[in-house]
Amino acid sequence: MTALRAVLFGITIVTLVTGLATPRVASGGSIKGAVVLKGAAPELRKLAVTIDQYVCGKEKNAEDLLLSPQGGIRNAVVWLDKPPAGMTAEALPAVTAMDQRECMFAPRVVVVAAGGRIDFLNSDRLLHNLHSTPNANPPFNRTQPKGRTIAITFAQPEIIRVTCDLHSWMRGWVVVAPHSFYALTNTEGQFSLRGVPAGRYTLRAWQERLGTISQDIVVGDPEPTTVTLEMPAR
Ligand SMILES: [Cu+2]
Repeated sequence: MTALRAVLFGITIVTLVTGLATPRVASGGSIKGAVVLKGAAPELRKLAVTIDQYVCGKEKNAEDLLLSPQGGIRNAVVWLDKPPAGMTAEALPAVTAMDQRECMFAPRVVVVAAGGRIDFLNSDRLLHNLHSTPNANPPFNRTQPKGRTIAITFAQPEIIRVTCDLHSWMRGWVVVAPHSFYALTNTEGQFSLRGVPAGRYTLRAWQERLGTISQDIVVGDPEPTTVTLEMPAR
């Protein structure tokens, strides 16, 4: 085999393998963005701890609005309002864990595909409970000693608040996603959505304290489309 033929053969194999490995994932453009606070950052609040201080500490930082120095919002969820027909982004994990550490849910916000499962953990050497009254999914109210894993499957898309009756400040959020074009912002408020074909879309962003906003965008191909989503302070 000549060197040229060997190269062409190699390219053919790579093309075939690449094509076969990702048959249902959309190619095309991507969205890179950030969710930022519009307006003055509210003062950091402290939450008093009145029980179980030997594990929980004396006070907690309120984590219902976590901002980077540049105003980026952590733990916001961003998604395409209507996913492109017949397309799938990188799959969301089918199983995700949410722990309870020093009397806080960690991570505080998780995204799971509809039909997926959350393994709720308790790393604290005390008793917690998991309490939630969703709208579309079954309610749960489960006692959780240290080390017990409680696995819950969420069939219906919705945003669900989870609390602990023993520690009133504890808040966790489960976002059950109807499709895979969902992203969670990092500590800088940044997110990315890949495999979005060129076109017009509506992006939505949700944050537990600030609510939901929408923004129309045009995605190009192949350059990433950059977007800044501003959530008004309240
Ligand atoms: Cu608790």
